[in-house]
Formats: sequence, structure tokens, C-alpha cells
Amino acid sequence: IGKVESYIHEKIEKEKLHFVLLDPDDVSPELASKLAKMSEELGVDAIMIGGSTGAEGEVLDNVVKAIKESSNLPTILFPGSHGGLSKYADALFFMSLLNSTNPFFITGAQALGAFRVKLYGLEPIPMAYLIVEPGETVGWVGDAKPIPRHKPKIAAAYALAGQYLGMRLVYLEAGSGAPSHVPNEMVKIVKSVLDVPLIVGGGIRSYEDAKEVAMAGADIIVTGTAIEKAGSLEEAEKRLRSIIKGVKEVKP
Ligand code: 1GP
Repeated sequence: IGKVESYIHEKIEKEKLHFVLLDPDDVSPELASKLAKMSEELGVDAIMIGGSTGAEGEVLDNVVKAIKESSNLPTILFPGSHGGLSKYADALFFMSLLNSTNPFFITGAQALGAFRVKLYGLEPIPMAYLIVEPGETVGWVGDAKPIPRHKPKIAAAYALAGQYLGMRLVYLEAGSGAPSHVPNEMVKIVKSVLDVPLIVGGGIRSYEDAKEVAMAGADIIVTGTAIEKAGSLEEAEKRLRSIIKGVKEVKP
């Protein structure tokens, strides 16, 4: 187990975690730098970097570099495919979209990226990635068969399969910008079968959202859009403060 994963494990014993996702396709290096600095000051636990469309190459590298220069938070890549790798990050979620209908997103992109992960010295953290309705862009791009919102047992079965396949994290994803987050009932049932940490993201944008998802059993709450599209730094700070409050008020 590498440095970033150990950091997550140690922290998770004591508190619920909040990760901010920055998509280089939506934020400039300048904005990413400011948001990362603010995130660290306000108590965010790590920065995830990635996206389904265009978070690659120089665009990705420049955002990762800007984040590294302005904060000491761990940087974790959240790649849409083998294109989403940057040598400037600390770690990556080595994720498999288990409910994709396309083997490219289950094992293909992973094979194409594997040598570069090794060459760059990135810390891979194996993760089962599950798309829940509506799934938004990542559901469409990833050829997912999204898990119906009222079928928590399907989500639990996939999550447990992920754990038994050796994945050390499970991520329930409603899709970036989803009108509502993964249902609390689904989070609860998935958490009840798992021994590995559970990450939940997509459509979480307020104190209430963050708090109820944490209470339902998420160990790590991810927010992207709420911060990226706040419109101003003042508004981003306001939103970030309330989301962090919601996450941290819930004890493990
Ligand atoms: C998307 O789960 C993340 O991959 C975050 O979603 O942008 O809706 O916060 P939002």
C-alpha cells in the first residue's frame, strides 16, 4: 500500500473525508490553483483531477502542476481512460467501470495505461467504479448500463464483486452534474456489505446533500460541479465551507 492510500486509511478511522474533483476541461490552471489552495485552507482532504472529455495531455499536466504548486494536498488522478495520466500527480484511481457493457472501460484502457503508470511512478489505487442512474456524461461515454436508482441490491452485488476481485475502494457515481445524488438507501445497503471504503459522488451540492450521504454510510464524499461552477471565488468558498461542514459533522 502506497503513501496516498495509507493517508486515506489513517484519516478514515477518525473522520469522513471530502475530496474535490477538478476537471481540466472545465477549469484553467489559474482557477485550479486558487481552488486547490482554498480547498486545503478549508479542510478538504484530497484533490481528484480528471474527466470524461478532454482531460488529457498538456491541458491535464498544466492543471496538475498548478495544483501541486499551490497546495500540499494529495493529488489523485481520476482518469476517463488511459489518456488521463499525468506524471505530475501523486496517485491515481486505477478504476474499472464494472457495469460498462464495453470491455474497453473494464480492462482495455487499464492495459493501455499500465506501462505509463509504472514509468511515471504513479501510485495506483485499485477501485471498482459503478455508474448509477442517471449517469450523465460518464455513463454515456463509458457505455454503462446504469444501475436503476430503486435497485440498491444490484449496486451492492457489483460493489461486493469489486471487493472480491481485489479492489480496495468502491465508487458509486451518479454522474457529474446529476440532478440528484445516489439515493441514501443505496449508499446504506452498499456500505452494509463492504469492508473496503465507499466513495460517493455526482450531484452532491449542499450541506444537506453531503451530510445525508455521509450519514447513509459514504466514507468519502466527492464534489466537483458545485465548486467548479460557483461563478466566483466567494461563492465557491461559501459552498465549500457548507459541504465540508456537512461531511465533517458525521462521525465514522
Ligand atoms: C463526478 O462524482 C463526481 O465524477 C462529481 O460530481 O460534479 O456532480 O459534483 P459533481
